[in-house]
Amino acid sequence: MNKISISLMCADYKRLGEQVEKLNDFTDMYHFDFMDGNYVPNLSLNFDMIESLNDVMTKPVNVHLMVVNPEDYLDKLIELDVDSVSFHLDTISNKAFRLLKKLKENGIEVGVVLNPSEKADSLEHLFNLIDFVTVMTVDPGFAGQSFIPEMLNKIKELDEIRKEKNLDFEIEVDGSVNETTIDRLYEAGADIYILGSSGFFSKGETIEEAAENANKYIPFR
Ligand code: S6P
Ligand code: MG
Repeated sequence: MNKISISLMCADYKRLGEQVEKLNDFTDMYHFDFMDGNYVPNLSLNFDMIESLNDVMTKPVNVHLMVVNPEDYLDKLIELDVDSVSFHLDTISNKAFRLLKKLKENGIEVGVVLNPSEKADSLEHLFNLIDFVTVMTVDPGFAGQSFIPEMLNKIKELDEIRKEKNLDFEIEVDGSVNETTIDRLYEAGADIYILGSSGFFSKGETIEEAAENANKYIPFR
């Protein structure tokens, strides 16, 4: 099923709760970018924000860990009862099975994120365990970057792999998903579309207006 996930890193922080109340009607999921200032040179959302918004959000919460030591975050994410966690492949190479199984045992879905330089087949050993793969269509770390068109082939390859192997992991795309890129991503086989500044928050003065304009270009809405 195709889904929209709103990147709250791109929301207006002074009106976060109010915006989320309205986003509940539009989005299928919430995307929380966590950064440690080390894996990427930026900081973004955090545990306290999820805790404050947990009562307001009526849709599943996904956390995208752009951090050097993802294992340090898991106990708190389990306590916060998030729905899914996305790990960067290069941060879990020596502990992937341990970390992914810990979350699965706690009822949390798991995904692996591929940076632009990482290939689809580098996930071969994990395909049976993961619920989704996130293809970064920009370098991780910042909103507002340019789409990398070479990533379309990676999405197609992942789609072919899952058909060939009869697997059911979902393919998510993160980075510059908007009216100029979404049709190509959709044709390539993506399922979950993370909308941030270019695809949602710049589309209107209010959440209602942005939602109305975004719905006009999303091919499955
Ligand atoms: C980037 C982060 C993304 C951004 C999203 C922003 O490191 O993982 O989730 O929040 O890409 O959207 P846009 O339209 O500004 O690229
Ligand atoms: Mg992200």
